[in-house]
Amino acid sequence: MLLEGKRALVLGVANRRSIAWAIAQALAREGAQLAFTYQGERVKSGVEELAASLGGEPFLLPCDVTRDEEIDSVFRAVDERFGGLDIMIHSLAFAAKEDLEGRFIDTKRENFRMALDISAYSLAACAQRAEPLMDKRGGGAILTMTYLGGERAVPNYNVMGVAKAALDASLRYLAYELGPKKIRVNAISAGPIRTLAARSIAGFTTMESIMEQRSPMKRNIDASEVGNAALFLCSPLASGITGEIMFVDAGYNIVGM
Ligand code: 0WD
Repeated sequence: MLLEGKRALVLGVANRRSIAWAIAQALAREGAQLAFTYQGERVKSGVEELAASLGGEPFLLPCDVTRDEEIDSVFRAVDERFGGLDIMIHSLAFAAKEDLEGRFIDTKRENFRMALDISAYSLAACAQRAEPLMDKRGGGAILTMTYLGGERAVPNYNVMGVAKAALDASLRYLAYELGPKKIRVNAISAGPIRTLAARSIAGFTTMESIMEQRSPMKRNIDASEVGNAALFLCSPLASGITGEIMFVDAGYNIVGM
């Protein structure tokens, strides 16, 4: 198995539709041992049930990435249980619903700060704590989730696009700094997938139908395809790849019209 003996931390499972869950299943299938974080009691039992379905005693930790002390205790607990860390999946983002419709120009300062804090800064905050744990294991792989709206203007994506641009730049700086320690940092840029977070974006169904009409493969993608690509990027098969954004979007990003 590709990930035999590897320990992974997965941040961002909210329910069974979450991209993080599809990634977790792919990692588990190849032998990785998993720890999960959940945001708030609201989703705890759902995440617990999903984690338990992989077999064994679920290892779950609460984590709101806006709180440094919660991030600290997650990595402390992971280190105690796993004795280091090989893989970290960062699959979370947040923007106020009112900012995922209308005009970007109307974004309020506080909403901008919150979107960038949760969706971009959190990657650096978690990587900072993952570094010593991965160093202990002689290297590691960090993966985050991004979207084309960080590179192009996508209607309604607005402040989240700006946050993704910051996330994309962050992953390159992190890849540069962590490279000497054999810690690789990559992202997957996924096409639209119907999740809890996606449903907040105005006109999401239009995004799906445009993908179907215009992507080279004339279809949408599903979360398991992201899971498989994530498995590749976090496995030894991708040992020479870092600082990269890999599109899993049925080719949509290459099309000019
Ligand atoms: O089409 C899509 N679904 C795409 C998603 C296309 C391309 C990229 N992505 C990205 C998202 O931007 C995000 O970075 O994939 C990542 C995962 O998103 P998802 O799987 O689509 O959405 P969801 O299942 O809702 O998971 C995101 C979770 C949150 O869920 P809700 O919907 O309850 O906000 O991010 C977590 C939370 O569980 N989250 C937080 N976790 C810790 N601390 C926080 C926070 N402050 N805020 C949100």
